[in-house]
Amino acid sequence: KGHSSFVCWFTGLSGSGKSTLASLVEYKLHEEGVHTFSLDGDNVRGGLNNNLSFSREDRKENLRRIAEVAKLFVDSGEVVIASFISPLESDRKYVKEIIGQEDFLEIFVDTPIEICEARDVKGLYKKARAGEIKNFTGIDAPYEAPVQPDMEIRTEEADPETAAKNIVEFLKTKLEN
Ligand code: GGZ
Repeated sequence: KGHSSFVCWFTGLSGSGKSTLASLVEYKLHEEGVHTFSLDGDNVRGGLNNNLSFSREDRKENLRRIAEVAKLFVDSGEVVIASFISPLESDRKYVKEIIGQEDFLEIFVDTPIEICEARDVKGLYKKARAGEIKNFTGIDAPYEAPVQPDMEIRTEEADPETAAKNIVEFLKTKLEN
């Protein structure tokens, strides 16, 4: 197997724009004739991982199972797009080991917490500040920014369309190898 299949892993805070970018990237890859499979909280935490909380241990187990599923899809030849907060460097390292570093591309969706909180699309930051949600990433649970991501998207500086275009250009260099 060359690099015709791999995992494109988005990490970033809740509300950072991971899902928006993932959708745009997926759409653009489809236009290029590249088949993809997407994993995110909506299709994983509601089913396979519906017994897991947001404790440190459960997040690790969440990410471990996701990595194993992603690996299965990579083995079947898919480009996998995964969007999870994945807040800890150690857990992302573990994910990378499971998937295999050759097949793992980490994209840091770098949006400052102030902006995520100001947007608060789902009202979760407000609830976290009020103590209604515990262990909320960025409020009372840590987010460790990746030290050496394969790509970093500063969402304040680039509009989603441009950012997605840059990501796809980058992914295509991996597809061609
Ligand atoms: C963080 C939480 C929490 C807590 C519920 N902390 O913006 P969203 O709503 O749609 O995305 C967030 C999602 C994060 O799930 P992940 O599986 O990506 O997290 S991790 O990688 O850390 O396992 C948010 C919602 O779940 N959510 N409670 N306490 N986000």
